[in-house]
Amino acid sequence: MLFPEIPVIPYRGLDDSLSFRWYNPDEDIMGKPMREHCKFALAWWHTLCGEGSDMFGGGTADKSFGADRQDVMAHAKAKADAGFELMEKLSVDYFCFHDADLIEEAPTLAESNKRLDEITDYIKGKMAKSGVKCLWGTCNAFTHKRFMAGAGTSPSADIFAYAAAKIKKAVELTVKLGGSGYVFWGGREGYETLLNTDMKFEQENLARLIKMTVKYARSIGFKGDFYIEPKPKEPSKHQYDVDVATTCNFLRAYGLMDEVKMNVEANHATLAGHTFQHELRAAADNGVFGSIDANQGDLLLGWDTDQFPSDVYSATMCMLEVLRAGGFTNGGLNFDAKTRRMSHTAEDIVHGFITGMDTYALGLRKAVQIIEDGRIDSFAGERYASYKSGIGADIVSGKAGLAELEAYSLQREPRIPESGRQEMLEGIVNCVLFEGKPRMRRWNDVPPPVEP
Ligand code: XLS
Ligand code: NI
Ligand code: NI
Repeated sequence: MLFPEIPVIPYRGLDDSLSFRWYNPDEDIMGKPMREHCKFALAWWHTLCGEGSDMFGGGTADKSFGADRQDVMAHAKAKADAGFELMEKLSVDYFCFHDADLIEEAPTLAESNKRLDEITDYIKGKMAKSGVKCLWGTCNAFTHKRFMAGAGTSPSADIFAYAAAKIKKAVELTVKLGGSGYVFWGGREGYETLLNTDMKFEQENLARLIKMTVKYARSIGFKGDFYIEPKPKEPSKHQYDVDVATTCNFLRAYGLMDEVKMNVEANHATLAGHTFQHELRAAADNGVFGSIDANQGDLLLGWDTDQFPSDVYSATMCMLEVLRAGGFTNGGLNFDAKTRRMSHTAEDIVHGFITGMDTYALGLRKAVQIIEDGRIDSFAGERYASYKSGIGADIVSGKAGLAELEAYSLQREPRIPESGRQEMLEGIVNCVLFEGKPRMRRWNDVPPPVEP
């Protein structure tokens, strides 16, 4: 045991101990246990590799987990031991990984692949014992200097080929570990200046690489989902997959819409100038809602801070979108999140997960209450009632064109639209969030009798 001081984390409701306050994995919510609504995942890179270094200083956390770092395999196994111990103690049922997170790259591709075979044998054994599953795998095609100008969008065909070889292996590992998803995050698939960039050709190449991957993965029996994870900037100034809408346009342009869904990350959404909820809605509306990287940014900072989520409002809006989209199928909530540099102990990791999981559990509970309350959904629905009959129905059915609409409008001055009642709706959300159950009366309702 690597963390004897960390107990199995129970659900205890409001309690000061190391426990969940809102996440009760087997509690039934709308006919499904919470763990199936949430499908929480640990991100190998942040939890087991990231040591808190930044541009101005080295790591503050030690992730050697008692192993001798010179012994690459022993260290990789210690990381896996740590990960499985944490997942089991925290009731986290899934993990996500990049090839490079599992074990340090070797000097050659062949040796790296051998190392990956060995460490995934080990991980597979631990999965069988614990019941922990793989949510998705991916390939790190951005850290090494060979990928400085991109992978699929590199101007060098050799680098494209090398990225393809690495992706092939990452897909094989994902299949080997039974992953239900494979993610493309365009690490450096973007550009710094158009003075040296053929944007169209680079995007065509990116599409080529994705098509090759889909074809190969299906040929070796991958049945899960592919996801692109949009992000607007960082590390490239301009990333091609800016946001969900841009990425859908890319997928449509290259005939990939039926093959690839979205992995929406909260922090990437806000970097793109959207709310997290907007990105989730855009994905669902386009039929490509897939999976989620659950974290949060700092709105005062312009980069991907990858914080453990604590914003219940945003998590509630997220879970509302998830419920409306019918819940997760192959996807889940991956904590693409790291503790702050000053939170450098194992206990801090546990607090990060507890707060993150509780935030989403509470968000789920509140989203259900908002749906059951019904006022938000019915208000939004009724707002469009004028399209149900008359001229509105003719617009929707295509019966009315500009000439008919002109004739109609010459007969009558339109009324101004009904109030959007944003402030009232925000008040309803606050009532559900902070009072547990809705207590609002309409302003002109008869007041309740005063209790003696
Ligand atoms: C980085 C991304 C990355 C992906 C996986 O910003 O979020 O962590 O999730 O490559
Ligand atoms: Ni991510
Ligand atoms: Ni990110």
